[in-house]
Amino acid sequence: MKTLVPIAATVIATSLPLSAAEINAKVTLKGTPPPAAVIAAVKADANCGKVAVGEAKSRVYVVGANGALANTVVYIKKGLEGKTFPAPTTKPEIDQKGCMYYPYVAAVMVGQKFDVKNSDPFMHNVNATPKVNKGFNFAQASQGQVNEKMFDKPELGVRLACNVHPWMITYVSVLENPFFAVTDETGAISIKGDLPDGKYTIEAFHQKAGTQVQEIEVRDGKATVDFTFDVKS
Ligand SMILES: [Cu+2]
Repeated sequence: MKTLVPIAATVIATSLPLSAAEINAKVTLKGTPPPAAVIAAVKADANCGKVAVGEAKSRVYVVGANGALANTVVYIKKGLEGKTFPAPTTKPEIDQKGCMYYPYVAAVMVGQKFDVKNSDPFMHNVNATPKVNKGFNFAQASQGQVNEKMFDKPELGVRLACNVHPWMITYVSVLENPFFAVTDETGAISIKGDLPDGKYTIEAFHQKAGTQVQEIEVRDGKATVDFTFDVKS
């Protein structure tokens, strides 16, 4: 009977779930970015002009209150070596509406499926030009058409663009693990999941401002990190 206790204890120990952790990050842009340029071609285009949503503007820097920087991908870059994670079953959507892509920046995990949709009543084509992944280029001729896509290798900022309307661009980052988020105009993200306490390298990636890394330590399931980018012209 003596051995039963340690065996049972071992079984329990190895089947314990990883700790639920939360990493909070805030991304800020220091300095004043150039004002967003109006994309006059949207209104000028015979098709796009009829369906334009407000005034189309460039989204190189989208900044909220106090320099909060949107469209920044924040993710765990190191500290999870040797671990594998299933791709999330949620399916993000990239929509083409009023001859603009929404969102401007998306993030998916390796192997995670995402939808590309055409909400406009005329043709767009979707030309992905990754450097590591396999590209694709297809036309979406009709309103409501949806094509499911997936990338199978990590890669930041894969460019998807429409060749019919050259201002139409969106960027998809493909991450190795599910611990990532994209900032909105609050500049704040929260990455939640089963992460053991320990040290991690967190990277923030902005298409124009570049990348920054920070070393963090998750303690008692919590860590906080701030990133500040300079305006790059
Ligand atoms: Cu188009």
